[in-house]
Amino acid sequence: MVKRSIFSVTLILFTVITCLLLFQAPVMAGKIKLNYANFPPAPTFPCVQMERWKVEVEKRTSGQIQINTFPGGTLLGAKGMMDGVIAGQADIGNICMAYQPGRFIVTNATSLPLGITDAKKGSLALLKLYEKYKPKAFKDVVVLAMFVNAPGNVMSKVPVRTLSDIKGLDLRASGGAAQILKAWGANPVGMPMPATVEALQKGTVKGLFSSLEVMKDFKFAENCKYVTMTETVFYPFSVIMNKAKWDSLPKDVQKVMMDLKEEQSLWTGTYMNEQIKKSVAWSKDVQNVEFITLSAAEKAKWDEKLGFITEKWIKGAKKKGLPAEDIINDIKAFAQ
Ligand code: DTR
Repeated sequence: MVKRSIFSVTLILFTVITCLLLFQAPVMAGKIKLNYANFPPAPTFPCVQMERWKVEVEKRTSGQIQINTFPGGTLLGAKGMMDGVIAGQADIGNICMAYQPGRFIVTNATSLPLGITDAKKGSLALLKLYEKYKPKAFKDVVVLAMFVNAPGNVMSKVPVRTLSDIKGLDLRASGGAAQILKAWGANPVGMPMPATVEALQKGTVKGLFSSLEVMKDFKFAENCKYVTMTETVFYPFSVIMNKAKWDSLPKDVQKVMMDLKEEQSLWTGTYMNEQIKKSVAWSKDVQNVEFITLSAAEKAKWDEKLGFITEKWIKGAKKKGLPAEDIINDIKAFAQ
């Protein structure tokens, strides 16, 4: 009797364990690990969007995919990101296109002074631009998302109230933003965002030109006690994947990622807009930063200096056989 019941308990246990193992097996066997590289520190917006994407993909593929994230340039740095992903050093990477101005001519047109001031609209315009023109620069990768930061403003250790205040001032910027600083008479110093922390501390630069969430995320408000509102120029970003790795993924996983592309791009634009509000409030209330608004007459002088930049881009792009005017008109229309 006792023997028989021990036997039945063992049998039940065996059956339950076997069922559990069988049930788990497809998920375990199908577990695909992907490495995702990012260049700035974890608390900044490119990495926040990376963590959000990771969570969504893992959830929507029911654990079939595992994304290992590498913030802070621990796997690939800002400048080596694109080629690193193409070479397979990382499966996925986040690039800031402005750091390689000549490489991403079409998509970098979003960093011309076109008067777009909303990161969500800018992100959608960038993604639509990419989808329409499918620029050659991306032929060796698969695009998983595209977004922009918020428009640039001057953050500085000294007040900048007029064009004469900015003349000769060493300010950090990259790509299209550097051209704009130059047009205003500043001395643009090129470097990726993470290098700016040390440059500001050492005094190599007197400030920077970028979106205002960095005042809080990088604590630049501790050094830069002045912000001049210019609301000009975005930096375009893209999340890209190694092509061979993409081809090796199951079709249902690819679908999850493609379905997420526009959603993720818009999510990031919205997050960016929200972060700007928080950063401005913190800079004013906790860090006593002065926000300088240019008078209409002064602003007109600043804007006037930028007129030639888009013209110059159009000429250059036309020479390369690109439909330059259409690209500019499309960016403006897509941002509506
Ligand atoms: N404005 C670009 C891009 C940028 C804006 N915020 C961040 C945060 C982390 C990395 C890059 C960026 C720039 O100035 O580099």
